[in-house]
Amino acid sequence: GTAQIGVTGLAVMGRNLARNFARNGLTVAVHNRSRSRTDALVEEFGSEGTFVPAGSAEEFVAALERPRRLVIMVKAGEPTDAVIQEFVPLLEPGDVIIDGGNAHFEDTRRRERELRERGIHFVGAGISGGEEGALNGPSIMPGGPAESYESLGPLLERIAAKAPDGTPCVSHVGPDGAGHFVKMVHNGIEYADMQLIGEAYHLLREVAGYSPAKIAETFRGWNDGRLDSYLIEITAQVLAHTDAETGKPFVDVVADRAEQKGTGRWTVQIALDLGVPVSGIAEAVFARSLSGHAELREASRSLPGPVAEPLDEAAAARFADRVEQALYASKVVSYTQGFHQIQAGSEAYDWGVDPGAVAALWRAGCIIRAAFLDRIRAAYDGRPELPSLLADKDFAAEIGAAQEDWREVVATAARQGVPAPGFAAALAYYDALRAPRLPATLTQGQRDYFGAHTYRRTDRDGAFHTLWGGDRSEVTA
Ligand code: NBP
Repeated sequence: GTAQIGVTGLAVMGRNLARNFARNGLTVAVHNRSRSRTDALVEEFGSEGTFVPAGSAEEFVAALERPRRLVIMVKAGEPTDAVIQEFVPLLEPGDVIIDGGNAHFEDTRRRERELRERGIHFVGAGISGGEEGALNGPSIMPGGPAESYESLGPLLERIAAKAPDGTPCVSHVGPDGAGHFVKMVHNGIEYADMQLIGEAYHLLREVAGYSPAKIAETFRGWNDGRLDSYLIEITAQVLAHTDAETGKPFVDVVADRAEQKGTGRWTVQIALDLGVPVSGIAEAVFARSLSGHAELREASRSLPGPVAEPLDEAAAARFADRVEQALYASKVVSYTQGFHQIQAGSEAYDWGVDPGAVAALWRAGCIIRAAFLDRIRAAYDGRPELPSLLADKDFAAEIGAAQEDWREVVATAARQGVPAPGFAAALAYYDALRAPRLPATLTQGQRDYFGAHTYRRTDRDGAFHTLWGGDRSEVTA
């Protein structure tokens, strides 16, 4: 075969990824379960580069140069296993299968283990950036055996997004499921970012009394500062958009029920298993599900709330500035939590993930791309053992400067009855980490009382139990 890479699964993501490879000068074998997608790709975009269309799995494999590198871009879950089963008998030791779908990292671990026994390199690669990214440059998070990256890396570097400094947004994340794990946390952080932006919008609307157009302008202003990011940029565009049919702001005609495909939920489920507090991501997932409970919301509409206190123009502008501070501080917290999860996953599965390198991967191509990620990278580059992003002195100083406004925004939201679970959870996390003493002391007392679960003391080593039902003397457990 002559094709340097193959793509099987030519729905929107696979088709665009194949075109991206071809546009970058690679010969690309293309295949899809139903032949029509393969033909349509070659017919519509054949002139963009060199495609080798294959009608069967055998033809596809035969079209690839050795060691074969084939990208699977089909629906995650069973379809991915079905495609692997179909191809494995046709492959040889040393060949590389890349799964670019949104696989659960535990599935990736299993597939990697099974294929390793046959000498086939299985690379679970998180790919972010949606269809536009797939075509023009995604952020790519490949896991799998480090050895596979030697032949694969140079090809991926050609099609990956380029960070502002020109570096391709792809690097080997770690063994087996590391790439899909990091992609999962990326999506969780994306949920949190979107929720925080939504809360900022809601507060500007309800408390400052701003119109969607005015909020769009406010976001455009923020996008010139430290919040500079893809999500803030598109938020301004969505808010500025007018519905053609009614002439109303677009956001006023869209049903307020947020949907989700599940990667945010996965992030939270795995965080619970790892014991990592990702409250910002959890609140974002819960906020989406709450929005979808139409009956519950309908039944609660007449619950009492505070009387709105409208702000005058100057006070509204001051409040908007405060919201920017609250949004930034909460964003720092949600990245702190997300990176904590990456570090915890890396330790639990022995992946050796470099958090600074992950931040670098997200600088371009993906949904959470932002100027801010360069700062995170710098924080970890200076101190790879940094226990938490909040321990970085620059971030700590910025939050210190933001905290008064942040608290004021959370207090105002509570007073005015506007839900801001993301801002509030982020602030609670920050204050809990700062606290010299936490009420966990009381929790331990309660646990010891009802379940003899024992406790530790501040002044001596060992586990202790108080005889709560007896004379309340203390015994060593
Ligand atoms: P879909 O997730 O809609 O999957 C459609 C593709 O899967 C078609 O090529 C279809 O073949 C193939 N397929 C199915 Br379904 N079952 C199959 C089976 N049993 N055997 C062989 N092929 C099968 O495509 P997509 O939206 O392009 O997404 C592809 C992957 O990328 C997914 O894992 C998705 O989660 C991920 N994704 C990522 C992003 C992102 O931003 N990173 C965005 C969107 C999707 P057919 O044509 O014969 O039906």
